[in-house]
Amino acid sequence: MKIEEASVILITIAIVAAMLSFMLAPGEKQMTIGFEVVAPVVQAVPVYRNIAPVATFSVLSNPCGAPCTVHLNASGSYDPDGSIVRYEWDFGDGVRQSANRNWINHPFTRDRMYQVTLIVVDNRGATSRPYSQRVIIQNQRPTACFTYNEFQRYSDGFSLVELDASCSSDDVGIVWYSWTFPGCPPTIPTTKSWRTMTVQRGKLYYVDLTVCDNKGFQDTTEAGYVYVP
Ligand SMILES: [Ca+2]
Ligand SMILES: [Ca+2]
Repeated sequence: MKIEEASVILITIAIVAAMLSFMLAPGEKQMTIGFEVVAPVVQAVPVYRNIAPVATFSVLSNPCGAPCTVHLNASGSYDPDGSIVRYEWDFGDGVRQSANRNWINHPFTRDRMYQVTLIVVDNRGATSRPYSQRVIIQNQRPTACFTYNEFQRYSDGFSLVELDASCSSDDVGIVWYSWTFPGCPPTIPTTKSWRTMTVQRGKLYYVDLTVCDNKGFQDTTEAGYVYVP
């Protein structure tokens, strides 16, 4: 029975008792009916409402082609009234992983678009809404680049020059390098990123470099040259 209902019953009984007492004739045996209505004590009990956490993440080291390990940073996730204790990842490639740190690295093995989803769990067990983002794994074209420096100076006006292609880049890796010198067909592709050439000092040589990545994508420098004064 609720406190309000009990109070109403007690008050009703008190009123009926008062009426009975009033109706008794003088001289008759006095009947005393006493009631003590005690006000119910209502104690305030604080009720805590846990606010759900919010999930978010950013994608670093992307775009890249497979095989590619992507760094996912969830440090922007938060819990307004507590803390995040768990990060539940779904990488969209059939792999799910639970972590207690706010970042993760995941290797993707095929070129395609993946829908990556994160749910975070707070210190009182509440879960966030899922947060999703696309991760596109796609081969990136390599970039051909080279530098040169005079390696040895001869007395007959010629110099030995070292060509260095280590400034070339690719998302996965360059598998061969090929050089084109004036009046010559491209050199046989090699895995070496450097080679030498002999030049006459004061003469301009147009030299280009072609690089190729693991997917067969190529890039060639434009208007490359070597000049030793
Ligand atoms: Ca919370
Ligand atoms: Ca590539």
